[in-house]
Amino acid sequence: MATIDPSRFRSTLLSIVRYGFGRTMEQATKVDIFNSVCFAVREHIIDRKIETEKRYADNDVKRMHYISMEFLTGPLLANNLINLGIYDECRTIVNDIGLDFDDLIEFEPDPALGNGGLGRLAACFLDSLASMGMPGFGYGINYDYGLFHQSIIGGYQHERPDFWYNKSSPWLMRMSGEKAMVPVFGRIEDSEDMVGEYNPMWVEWKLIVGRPHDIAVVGYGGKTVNRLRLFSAWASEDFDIQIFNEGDYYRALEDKIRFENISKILYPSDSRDSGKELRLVQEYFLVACAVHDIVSIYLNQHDSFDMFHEKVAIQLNDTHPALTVAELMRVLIDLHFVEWDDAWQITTRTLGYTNHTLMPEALETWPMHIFKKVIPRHLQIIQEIDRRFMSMIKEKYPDDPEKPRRMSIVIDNNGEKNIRMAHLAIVGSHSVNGVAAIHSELVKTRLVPDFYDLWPEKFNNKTNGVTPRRWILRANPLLAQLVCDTIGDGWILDLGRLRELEAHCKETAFLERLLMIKRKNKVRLASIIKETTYIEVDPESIFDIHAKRLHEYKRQLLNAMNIIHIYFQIRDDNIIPSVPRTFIFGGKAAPGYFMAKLVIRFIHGLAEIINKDSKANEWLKVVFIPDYRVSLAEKMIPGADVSEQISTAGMEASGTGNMKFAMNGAITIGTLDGANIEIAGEVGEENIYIFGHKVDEIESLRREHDADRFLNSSPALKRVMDAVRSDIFCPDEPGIFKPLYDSIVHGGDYYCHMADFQSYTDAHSRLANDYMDRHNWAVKSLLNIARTGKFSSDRTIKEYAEEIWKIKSQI
Ligand code: GP0
Repeated sequence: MATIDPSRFRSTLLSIVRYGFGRTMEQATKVDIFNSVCFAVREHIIDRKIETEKRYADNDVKRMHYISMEFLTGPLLANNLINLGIYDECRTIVNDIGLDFDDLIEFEPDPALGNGGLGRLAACFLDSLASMGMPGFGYGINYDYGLFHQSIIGGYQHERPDFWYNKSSPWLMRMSGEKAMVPVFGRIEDSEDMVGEYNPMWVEWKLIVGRPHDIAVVGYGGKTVNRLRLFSAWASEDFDIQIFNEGDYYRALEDKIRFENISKILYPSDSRDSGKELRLVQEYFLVACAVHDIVSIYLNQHDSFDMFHEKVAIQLNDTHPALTVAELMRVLIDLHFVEWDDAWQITTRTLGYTNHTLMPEALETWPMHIFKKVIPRHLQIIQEIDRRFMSMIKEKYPDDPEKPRRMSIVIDNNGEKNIRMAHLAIVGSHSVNGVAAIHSELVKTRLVPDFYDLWPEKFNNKTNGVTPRRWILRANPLLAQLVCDTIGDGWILDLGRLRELEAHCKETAFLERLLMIKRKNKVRLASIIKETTYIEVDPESIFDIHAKRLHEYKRQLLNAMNIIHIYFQIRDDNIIPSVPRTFIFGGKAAPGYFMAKLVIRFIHGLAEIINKDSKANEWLKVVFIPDYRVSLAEKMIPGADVSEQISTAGMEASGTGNMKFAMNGAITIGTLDGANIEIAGEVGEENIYIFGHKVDEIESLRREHDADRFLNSSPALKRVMDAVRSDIFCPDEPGIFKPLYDSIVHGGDYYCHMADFQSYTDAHSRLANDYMDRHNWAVKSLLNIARTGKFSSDRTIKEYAEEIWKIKSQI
């Protein structure tokens, strides 16, 4: 592990403050100081980055490139210091200078270049790759505006822009001289023939310039530093000159602005297809920049494409970068004169595709006319891929005339032609994976059974994971210390070793220490709750946390229904609960998602009434912490006693929050969905609360849905639903919650709130009873920590590396 020379660090810091920011220490603002500390730390990182790159080049290693529209890194200073092994040293030095280190750490804004699970997974993967010394790199977009900030006004979500560009992150290094030129728009002069040979017919295109900005990815132990490369879009100067010379100054400026908008904002929808032209341009821009970069790195060391798939692997994070299929073909064919068949071999051997959802509304399809306008040459290539694919299908299944229609990339929807991005990604890749065992099965059997039938060998599972460096070491230093004191520090790079903790599950002193740590983390969380919501919560109560994006399928509303049920038991049935409970929520709703936003308003309605009701508020509190983000998750997760993972079975691909909570000792209440199933398998059924209908039951439930039958057979449910419809929780805004009631009672209850209500409330009462036995609860908590080592992203990445990418550790 590295060390730092205190006097050198100190003088570097002072000179950055002075010569970098033009201030003396006394004059310097907190921003100056923060940036300077980061710059001083960067020195250590860059030396290793250069060394790592040399090691890779000298060994001519195979590299993996992870293309993703989102990377949700979270704050980087603390993690970089931890991974470099200089956290404590640096803390001492900075404090000795008279600065407040802990305060600086908390000061760092979150780079919010992602929406949720998918973007955070990408960030965990980069940490694991670097920590295991593997040549794996990220490609993404350097959005000026990250995911919006959420504030709550009168119970409603309001969105404020996150102008992260303005914060000029000290971690972003603009790499001059390595720009990518990306052609876009224009038209095909003659589209009748010529596909498959050198084809110069794409004319009148314009050029976007992609400027790379690198964020160093420091591996644990500090040996390997990889990079995440983010591109910003600019208008090409050369091109402008042409229009300027034509004298049309304003049109030239408009074009410039239009192009620079491409990397302006992150689309704030999780699991929903926006269908906007600008989004397609963004996807294409990312793919074109990445392919340009990947091909140039390869060509630095090779002069033909013969070895390409042996030196390069590319992973597509969902279909957002599926255009890589067409772009790699275009670059090989049009720019490097590779024959179609060879180009196709190279492309499919290089690409792998990860599916993250089965939900129809998230599956990208693009109207063909947008393709034609934005990337006419790619459309031409995709049509040719489809033509060849279709003739193969017709030959293979002569007796099934429906196959071509079900499997084609281009589909005709009553006259309007659409491109199915998932089909493009599957046809163009040698590997297709889901993100949890059940999800990967459903991909094969429900999402694309025809493709599975055709290419069973392409399909595989890679259960998600999360990095223990951020989610234990950084987020829960007290727990990390206990673990290190007990079994040493081998677990940090080999999380399976947490099993060694099981040996201590009968030691009262050990369990006491575990409970004390949980309590401290709850106290820390309680003070954040106080600061952000002015609500006082009792750390002795059960902290029951539901934190994730707001979505109907994630069923925050089911949680709310149970809260109402408990509330009425106290208020009207005079049933005193066994233990006080605090229900804590966090999460953002997509700005255009009406129902999700209404659920936020509903939770606030509950909080408003319940927290003020003196008969109930000793036993029950409800809080919604605004602006859920990585840095807040780092404080919420370690403070949880109970983790809510209650999606409708079959709908949550995997979940990754579920893993973070469990490895921090929270007990899960969850459905048999996504990775919950595997968590249950690891921790054992006594250490998790499973409830609700299973995947195979959901379809018939929906078919036979009968709201009255549910309501008439359960007075408790009826009472809750009547309350949802009434104005109890919105006395000043009558009627606003009617849509929630209607979607459940009159709308077919697609997400099965009513069908799962009874088993959910039952599971909650069992859990509350069990919580009273503190010793037993501590054992459950310990076993959750000890048995969730499988969910390290190191394990996930090893599987990808061995089975898909064929890359190796270089340390
Ligand atoms: C899936 F399709 N996910 C999508 C999407 O557009 N955005 C997104 O974040 C999530 C899944 O919902 C997940 O189940 C999964 O674990 C994650 O992708 C990473 O695979 C929620 O955590």
